[in-house]
Amino acid sequence: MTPMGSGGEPDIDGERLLRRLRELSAFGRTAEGGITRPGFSEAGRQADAFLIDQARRANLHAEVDAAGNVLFGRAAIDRTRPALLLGSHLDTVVNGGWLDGAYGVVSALEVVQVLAERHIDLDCDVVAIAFANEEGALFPQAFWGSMVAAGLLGSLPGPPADHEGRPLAPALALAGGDLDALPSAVWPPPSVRGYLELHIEQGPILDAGPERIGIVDAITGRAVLAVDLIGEAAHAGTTPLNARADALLGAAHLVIATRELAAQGLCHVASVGHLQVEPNSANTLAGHARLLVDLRDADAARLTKAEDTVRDQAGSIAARLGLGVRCRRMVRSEPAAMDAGIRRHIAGSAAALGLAARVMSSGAGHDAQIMAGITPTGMIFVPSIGGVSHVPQEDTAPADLLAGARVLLGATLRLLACPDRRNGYRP
Ligand code: HGY
Ligand code: MN
Ligand code: MN
Repeated sequence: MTPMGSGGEPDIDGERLLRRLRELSAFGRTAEGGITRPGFSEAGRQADAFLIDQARRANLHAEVDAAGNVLFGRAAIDRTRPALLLGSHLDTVVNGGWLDGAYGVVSALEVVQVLAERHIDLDCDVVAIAFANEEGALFPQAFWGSMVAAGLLGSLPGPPADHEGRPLAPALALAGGDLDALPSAVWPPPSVRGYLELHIEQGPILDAGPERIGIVDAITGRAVLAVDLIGEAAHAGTTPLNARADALLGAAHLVIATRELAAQGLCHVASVGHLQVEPNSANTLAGHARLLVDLRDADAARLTKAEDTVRDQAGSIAARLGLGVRCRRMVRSEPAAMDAGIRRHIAGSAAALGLAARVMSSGAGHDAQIMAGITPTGMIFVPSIGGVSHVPQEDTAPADLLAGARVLLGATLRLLACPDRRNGYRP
């Protein structure tokens, strides 16, 4: 392999990277200036089509796998060949920001393109991936695309459907996927030499310090429970307090109990950000409430304990208020350590660019924690201005966006040149 190719040190095209990011942010743009681009939505398909077109114009290959993941490479994807994977996601939360996920995908494509343009000779394919439905904003199966890629087909919550109960299969087909062919989207672990993900930090740490680059050592675990409370819809004016089965009242108790779980130190953070109420009418008691309870902890056993506690509390609140209850796990991603050898190569890449870096852990979830189950994995962070994310104000200074992409390119070249990669990237 000739990692340098011809014409000196390879570099990203910063203007191209920022232009693509800006253009991508038009898909799903909201009146508030945010992005609503859930996985398997029309805006999601437009974003996929935009990047596929960009790649093909650059004489790169782009294809959609059965899970709806978009893959970019120099040639048709061959999962029997060794490959280094770079990626993130293009889907967003409701009214989220323009960089969460998109930054990592556009940067991964940039790296693949630079390697191709510079005719850098590779003995290992480099594939950029836009993983489908990382957020789970519409179809609540978060990490969908990376779970399929990592072969976790048996762990996908099923049957996959959106919040209204509409099945995933037709939406997936519109995106170019095929629910019946998911095994074809699995990457055989022996082919995968590693996975790298570049992402905005989404928190306040880098923004507050001198370092421009974060080297992730570990990613928190996450569990999401869908809790259905079933009461009885009834007239708000005539139904006596002692004759009510008010599902929304039960939901209110569970929201507070969830926060208490974290406040009492049982898990790192615990939140309810999603509530559906039926019939959602001012003068009718709620007959049904659905909450999504989001739990995070760096320790898998504590996360499991927190899940059990939420189930117990939902049960006792329901019993007290005369409600039915059903709890279903929608997401479970394990805490994941990043590969020590890859971390060293990221650090080397940052140092060679004269960028100060710090080691830090991630409180947000990422496809990287799924991929870490099958291959050595590393993550690079850049600062989020004000530490905010999942809101329209999410932003990062252009210089930091370019710096992160350069670190990704440098780390990729270092991994490609690393003689140890068949046995992992030794520190
Ligand atoms: O929710 C998360 O941690 C991530 O943004 N998917
Ligand atoms: Mn996110
Ligand atoms: Mn993300």
